[in-house]
Amino acid sequence: MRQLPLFLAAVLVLSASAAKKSSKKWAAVEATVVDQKGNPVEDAIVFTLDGTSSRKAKTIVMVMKDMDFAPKFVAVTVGDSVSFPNRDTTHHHVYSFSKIKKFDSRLYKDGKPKVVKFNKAGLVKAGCKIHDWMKGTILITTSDRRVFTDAGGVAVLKVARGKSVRLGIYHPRLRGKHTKHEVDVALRKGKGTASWKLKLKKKKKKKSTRNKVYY
Ligand SMILES: [Cu+2]
Repeated sequence: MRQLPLFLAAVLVLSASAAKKSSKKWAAVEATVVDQKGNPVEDAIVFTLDGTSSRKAKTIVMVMKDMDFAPKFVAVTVGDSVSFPNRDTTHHHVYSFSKIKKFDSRLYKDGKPKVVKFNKAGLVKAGCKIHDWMKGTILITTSDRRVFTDAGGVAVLKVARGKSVRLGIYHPRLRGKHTKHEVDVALRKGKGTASWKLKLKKKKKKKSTRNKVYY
């Protein structure tokens, strides 16, 4: 029993050095996002353009429900797939003409959903050929290093430690190409800051789909 304190001390020293090692590996970038009026922007997604993912690929679900995609926006990593189960009682036909990934499900209702694997980073817009207003967006990034801004328009992103890091940003209501907003952020002593002023479209009021006939 006398040896226990010594053992504990050894564990503490080991865990402290492990923490030191991991802080040497990572840097934190504080990102601040405002709109054209200077108001904080919530739910902007900030991501690193450097690095790759070594984790197992996942399948993320974007359902088609109540005549729309839910959620309307998902962020995935290169190698991941998105599944589009149809939870409506009508047929849907999910497709995309995006350069990053073109796909076409043909009409389906029940049974096996369309599953699309994404092998390139970028932005993919999906739609339904029957119901024009159905619009889903998939952002594919090279690694899992991405984070959403909070209500104050702030996000802290953990990135690989180095002299600088290249970051991208996206928001579902962003005007123009999101790739125009890529920036190189200098890192010093494991820290960096980035700020964006984005032009956003106005929030849309949700269209009622009740009392309509679909085919
Ligand atoms: Cu549809």
